Amino acid sequence: MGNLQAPLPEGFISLPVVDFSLSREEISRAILDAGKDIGFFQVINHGVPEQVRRDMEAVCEEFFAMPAADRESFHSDDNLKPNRFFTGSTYKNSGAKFWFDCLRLSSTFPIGDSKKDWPEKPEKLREVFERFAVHTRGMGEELLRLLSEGMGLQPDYFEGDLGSGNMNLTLNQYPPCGDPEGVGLPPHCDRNLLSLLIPSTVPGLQFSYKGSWFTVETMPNAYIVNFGLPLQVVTNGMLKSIEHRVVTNPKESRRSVGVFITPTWDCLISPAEEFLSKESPPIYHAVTYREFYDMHGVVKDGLSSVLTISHKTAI
Ligand SMILES: O=C(O)CCC(=O)C(=O)O
Ligand SMILES: [Fe+2]
Repeated sequence: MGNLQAPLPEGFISLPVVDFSLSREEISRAILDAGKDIGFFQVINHGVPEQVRRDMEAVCEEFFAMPAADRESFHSDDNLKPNRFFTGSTYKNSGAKFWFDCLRLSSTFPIGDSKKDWPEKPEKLREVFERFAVHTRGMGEELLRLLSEGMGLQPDYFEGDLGSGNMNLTLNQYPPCGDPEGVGLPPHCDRNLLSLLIPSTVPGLQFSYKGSWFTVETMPNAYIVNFGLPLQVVTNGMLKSIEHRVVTNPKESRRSVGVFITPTWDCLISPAEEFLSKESPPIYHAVTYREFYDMHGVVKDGLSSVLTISHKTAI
């Protein structure tokens, strides 16, 4: 893995660095190198103003400090509801609950009227979430252009159906958990195209690499970016979408905020011809994003590795 920085405690890893202050060519290369290897990296000098992030963190703090009744009014266990607050489960599974609370919001892009379906409290939430999402998504779109350039494709390659579905925004909170086996989020690969995450300073996010779990460490103010399965499928396995999970912390609460760039429901997720050749035949079936989402929304016994395999075509 390139760009790893020592020393860190055993099992901790500093993600490859993508530095937006470098030349376009260098940035493209760094994204591509990380993408072909682990599909996880940290972006620094990304241009998202620090105040935007601080306001976001403050409003998230306020959200969890409100009387429970104010949050609960937005609570729903209905997985199909695009905007909701829920506890413990994001996947269809055998009923297992995971140790986290999540505010999940959805929106068109530009956001426009979508935000009228977001919580009314805290008062500033809609405005702050919108500003954060606009900046973060802008960075993500630039990243996709740089990635496309690095792969020798048109810069707007991902700007059609692959990247123009409704955007998701999540605020995750993992309360302290006394159970040493506590699972915040079970192992999974992301279902969206690209995930842009601000982690808290409390560690907990781990990814699986060559059979071991590594705890992610980032530089201050960095975004963690990872590739979702649709990117792996479209590039016929060239880019990697790696399994990750969140482990709980016995003492401290952990919070993360994510913005997810997503395909449209009817978009066909299949290996694109640019990535196919005689030597590299398609290794995945073509399915619509809706079918893909349903297939990958199931976690069995806390494991999602079955999901990636279930999508592979027999050759
Ligand atoms: O909370 C985190 O650090 C990771 C969240 C995550 O993997 C997800 O929302 O898909
Ligand atoms: Fe994830």
